[in-house]
Amino acid sequence: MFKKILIANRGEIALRVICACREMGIKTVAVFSEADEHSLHVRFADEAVCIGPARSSESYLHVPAIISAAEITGADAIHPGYGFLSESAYLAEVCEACHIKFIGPGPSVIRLMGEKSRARRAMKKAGVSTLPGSDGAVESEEDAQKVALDLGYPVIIKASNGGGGRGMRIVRSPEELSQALRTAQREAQAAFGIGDVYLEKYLEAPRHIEVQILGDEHGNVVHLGERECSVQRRHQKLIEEAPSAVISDEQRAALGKMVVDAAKAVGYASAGTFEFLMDTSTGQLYFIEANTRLQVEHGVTELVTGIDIVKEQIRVASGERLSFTQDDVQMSGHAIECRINAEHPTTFAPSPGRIDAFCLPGGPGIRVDTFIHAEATVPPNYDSLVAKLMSFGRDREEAIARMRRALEMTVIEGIHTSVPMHLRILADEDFQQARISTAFMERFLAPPTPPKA
Ligand code: MV4
Repeated sequence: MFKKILIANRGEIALRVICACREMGIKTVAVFSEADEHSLHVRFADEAVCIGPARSSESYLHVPAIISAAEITGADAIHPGYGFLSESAYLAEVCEACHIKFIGPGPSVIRLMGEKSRARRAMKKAGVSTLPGSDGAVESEEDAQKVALDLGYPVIIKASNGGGGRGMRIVRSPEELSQALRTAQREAQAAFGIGDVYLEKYLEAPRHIEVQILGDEHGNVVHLGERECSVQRRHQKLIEEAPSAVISDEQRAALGKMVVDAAKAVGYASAGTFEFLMDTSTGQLYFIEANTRLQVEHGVTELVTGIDIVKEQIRVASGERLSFTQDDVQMSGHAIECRINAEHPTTFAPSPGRIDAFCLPGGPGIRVDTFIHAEATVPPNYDSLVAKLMSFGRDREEAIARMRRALEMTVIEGIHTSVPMHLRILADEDFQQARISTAFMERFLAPPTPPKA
């Protein structure tokens, strides 16, 4: 097992990784930017190294600074958390060259999944149901016109090297395609350095459902069921839950097996997530992309399975076998996560600053992962997630009730947060009935239609 892990991240996820290391008797090294000198991850790690100024590109994204910090402190592994360098095949390669273990899958798997059109093709070949679309990147406009006609409109153009919604374009008729294709290619080139794009049949208002897996370096892979993450705004998830209210036990077993077989086919050894869209008119699920990192919302899966995903991820990275088999995975109850962001609850404007009054909820069925505390300052330089409030109950109704009372008992003053927005969502009839899709927030935020005269 590792003796010392460097955590190449900040905020709540750096603390989450420190929790796992402490429970495993592993020493920790925090890295921090000048904006995070007084942050809790610095205080709770065994050692801490300043790696640069507030700007991410000069600190949390700066590979030479992170590798130097690992070498100086004698860390034998790097945990990248999520965001920042977590899906950098380059960092994974540099780690290999430096004999530091990157806690994630190997660089070739990271690279495969980072190229969405290649990942799609590989998953299709491994027996995963994918959306009808182009076979890899589109070669020319003629090629695109042919594929789109074949699929039937609407279609969606996606950047091969994009992901998370960046560089997507919906096309509703053949006349729009040529222009949309050129714009998408130009934007992909500018944003990702590679102009490749691919086509898929466009689904209106699908549900976003993803499957958590864990694999070890001995060829064992298990799935931990699904999470539903349909409640999002501008590709930022706001609420996640496990299990999905619309997946039966039979569907879960079949979906899980499909993902496990595909992960084995590509030699997947770490924690990972396979994202699917559900066509709500048929209930069919289609693979769209795979994430090779620990995800923000991993906690809801931990609550319904009782498995510590981060400890398991560290265990398998050190070469050990998974500590359990698929048969040992028992799911029970229901978990919900609300992402508490430092932003205005209705305008969504960022709201960094100093927190004064502060009180976190507890009690039955509540978990909070956060890095904030009374008198902490939320810097303006990073994403606005300040806390993840999770609830667990015997069923969805109890999980919602616990979440509502926990939100009511959350005190964060001095900055605006999304707590009031979450309270309104949880009071919504459609949300309570699990009538959710990726279009939920648009409907929720739309001004009410005036009553007829
Ligand atoms: C789609 C889609 C509809 N049809 N692909 C957005 C994020 C990226 N991971 C994939 N996304 C979508 N891909 C096809 N063929 C609709 C979305 C989408 C979406 C997906 C998941 C969660 C929220 C979303 C919000 C808008 C659009």
